[in-house]
Amino acid sequence: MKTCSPPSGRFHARYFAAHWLHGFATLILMTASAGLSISAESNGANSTDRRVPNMVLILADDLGYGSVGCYGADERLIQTPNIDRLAKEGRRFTDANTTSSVCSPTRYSVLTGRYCWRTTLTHEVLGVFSPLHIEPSRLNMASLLKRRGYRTAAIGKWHLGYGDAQGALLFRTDYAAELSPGPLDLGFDYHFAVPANHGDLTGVYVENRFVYGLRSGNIPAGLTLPGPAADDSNFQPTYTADDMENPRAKILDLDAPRRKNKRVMGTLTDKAIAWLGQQSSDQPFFLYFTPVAVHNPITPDDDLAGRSGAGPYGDWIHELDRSTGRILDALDQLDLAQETLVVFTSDNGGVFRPENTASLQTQAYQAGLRVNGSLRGSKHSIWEGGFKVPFLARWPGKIPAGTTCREMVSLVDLLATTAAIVGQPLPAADQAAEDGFNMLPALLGDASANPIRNDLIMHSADGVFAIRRGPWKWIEGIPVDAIKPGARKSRAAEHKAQLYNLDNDPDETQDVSEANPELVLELSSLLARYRDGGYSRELPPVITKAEAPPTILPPPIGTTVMQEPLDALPAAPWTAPRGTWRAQDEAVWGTSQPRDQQPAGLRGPLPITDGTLQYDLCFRQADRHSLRIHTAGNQHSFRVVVSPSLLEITKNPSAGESQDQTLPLARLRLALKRGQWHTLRVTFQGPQVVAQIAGVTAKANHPILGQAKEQMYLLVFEGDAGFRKLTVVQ
Ligand SMILES: [Ca+2]
Repeated sequence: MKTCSPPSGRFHARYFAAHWLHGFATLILMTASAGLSISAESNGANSTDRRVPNMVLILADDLGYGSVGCYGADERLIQTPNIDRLAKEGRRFTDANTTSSVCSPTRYSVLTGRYCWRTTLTHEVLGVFSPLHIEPSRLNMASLLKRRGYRTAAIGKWHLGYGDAQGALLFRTDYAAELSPGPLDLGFDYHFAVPANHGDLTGVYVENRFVYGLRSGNIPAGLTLPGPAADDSNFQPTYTADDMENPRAKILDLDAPRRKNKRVMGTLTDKAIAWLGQQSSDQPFFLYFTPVAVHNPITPDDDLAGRSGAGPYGDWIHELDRSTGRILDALDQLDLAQETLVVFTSDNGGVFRPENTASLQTQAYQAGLRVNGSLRGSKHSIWEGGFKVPFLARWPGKIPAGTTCREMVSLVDLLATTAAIVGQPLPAADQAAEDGFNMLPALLGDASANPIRNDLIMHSADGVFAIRRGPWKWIEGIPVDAIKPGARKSRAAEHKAQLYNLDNDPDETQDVSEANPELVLELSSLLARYRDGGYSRELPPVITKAEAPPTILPPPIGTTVMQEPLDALPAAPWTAPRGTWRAQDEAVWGTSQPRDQQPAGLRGPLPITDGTLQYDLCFRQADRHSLRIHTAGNQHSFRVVVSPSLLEITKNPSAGESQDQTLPLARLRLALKRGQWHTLRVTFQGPQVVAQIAGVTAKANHPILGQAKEQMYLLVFEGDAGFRKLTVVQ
């Protein structure tokens, strides 16, 4: 049984219930008796209520459970006096959890009170070019607080996408144009951001709806976008491969001021403090401040280099601490600290792979820093090290100072908690904040209200689910089909069902599922019920899911010009120039090793201009299949790429063009089961190509698509895939 330590404050409300709807009336009672004046009546749109607190949410990036002083980091290695100050002046949570062990999904949950796996993002994170992932119509922290009269800002790393998806097409976000919809459409008044990650391939900041200081691009006539002074030393003239987390990525070509990595934390903090300084005392504010530290690349500022005893990673933690201290100092100097709730936490656990001896986290580990404390696992994983994070809350006079709370809470609870703080009833559980509980009683130290939540769902980068209830944690162990072979291998231990008792075994060493079959059944049923029911802050009804009927395409129309059953290795003019090809089970299978530079390839003729090419495709381990088609004379080619999660049509560079002339034409999400056959149909008509598979249709237009075709390549990347029943009609 988890309990909160007794509060040292002066709050004695005994009427809280775990559920917000039930707890709302008692909140009024409690706050009235405590001398607070949260008004239940003033819930009209745009009403300004100065009696509610300002809110500053500091969401660090990849900060592990053991990486700050007040969570046990050795002070000989690192010192975090400013973050520790929040523990002294506020409340420290020992069982606060992120919803995901990676960035974007947790950030979605923080703002919306909803598990991100309920959206289209079912594993990993959003890309740099992903559209805005939060629907503008969805209730979120900013829209709720703006409605209550708050001024609102999102400053720091964003990583929740910009722009719209233009229907189902996942076209790349155009950073040289207006980035709408974006945070300003979610309820934020001001936005200044690193678009995705520290070291991302954009190399720029975004301010409000455009790249900061963009000098040329698709800018409306008459609009000038402000940027830094030409001699601002926080910026640099160029952004190079050395600045990027992934040096092989292609830097986005933008005519705009370039970030200087060592100054990103300083610049973001400057912007946050400047914004705080612009706030008036008669209007409450909400600052969503999201430092890039301590995500890779590790780039502490020059004056911090070498100051920690844990190498550059320790210095980088110092940089996060300094930034936090500057925010707290600014609140002091503006005389706002007393009326401001400050929450400090992290979006997922720390990066920790001791086998990667070159990493700076490993160097810090070798110096003695336990990045995630004693917890198993790290960022990306389904183990506790991926989810359990520092969580500190300070609200002078309201939150009991210097206390510790062992209550199990989640970052998905912040929206419901915010609603409680400002006295805003939440819509029904299936409408908004689907998975969030009001944790205000735990913040205020009201022990009578626990548990805040009975259970908790977590989700790994591979899409593996786990559910906690009481001392138990059950890991379902099923990754999504689309994960890469490398992840399938390196995280194989997470890809099986297992049960742990975290009270006895917080480091997840003993799988006790065999001894507790009834418990496993109970937890797996509960997980399925929450997952299928669409929400978890109430128990949803049991949903019986009907199996979706397979999508059957009508026969292609036209005259058959080619029939290749592919039940044996096809004869000339077919060739197999690369990889291993073999016939099995009335199909042909191509294999390439994950380390191969080249895919396995099978080459055949394609003697049509307009017409239809169709075959069955089955993924085993392969990462993706590419159908590459060359036009007559071999001057041009294009490809239809199918992976278990994506369908793409792309024009390849033509003869004489450089590799960066690759032109994406269409990109859609797919959900293909591995081990099953799916029919891929590609129809050519004039300059249009239509690719269909598993009920998803991608269309692309380009003049070269209308040219006479000559050859096709069936390519298999990183693993094995099968092909059968190939037909061409015209
Ligand atoms: Ca992160």
